[in-house]
Amino acid sequence: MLSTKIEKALNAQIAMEGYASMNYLSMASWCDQEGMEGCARFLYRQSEEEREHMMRLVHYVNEADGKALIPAIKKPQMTYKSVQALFNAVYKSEQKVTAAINEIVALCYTEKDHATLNFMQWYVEEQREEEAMVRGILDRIKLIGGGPQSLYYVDKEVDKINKQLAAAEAAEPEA
Ligand code: OFO
Repeated sequence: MLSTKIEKALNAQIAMEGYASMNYLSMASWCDQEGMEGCARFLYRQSEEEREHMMRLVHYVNEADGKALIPAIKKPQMTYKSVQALFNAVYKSEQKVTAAINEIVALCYTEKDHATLNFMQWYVEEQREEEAMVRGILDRIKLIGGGPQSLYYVDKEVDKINKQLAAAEAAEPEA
């Protein structure tokens, strides 16, 4: 049984993950239109992942006898000044999500909700990994600089990450 406070916080997190999914989908679509296929692939994948994060929460809330609320999703930004601006926005979004997850974890302690505390540990680790990955992309963008072929090289670098992620997924044991 979830406390009212925990249920409310988890529903707010459902809305946040849902928005992140649509936001990354919009970013992926922009990259596609700009011919950055590697970045588009990366962001389509991130969008799917965020949807999965939302779904985990939906199932958890319902299984815990709460009521998962499916939110209206506000329209995300459709265009970006540069690929650097886009990945800065991804990083900001991830930091915001991390802060929200940390708030839920803190609330779990005050509400003495050990089941939700356990459940949230997966998100804590996921956020750590995602923030590190996006920081890595921003570092590479900085190294490549703003020369005439920079977009080409940024796209190639991000596509390398796609390949690493696909290889890691393929190596995962079947659930
Ligand atoms: Fe939901 O994983 Fe980041 O935001």
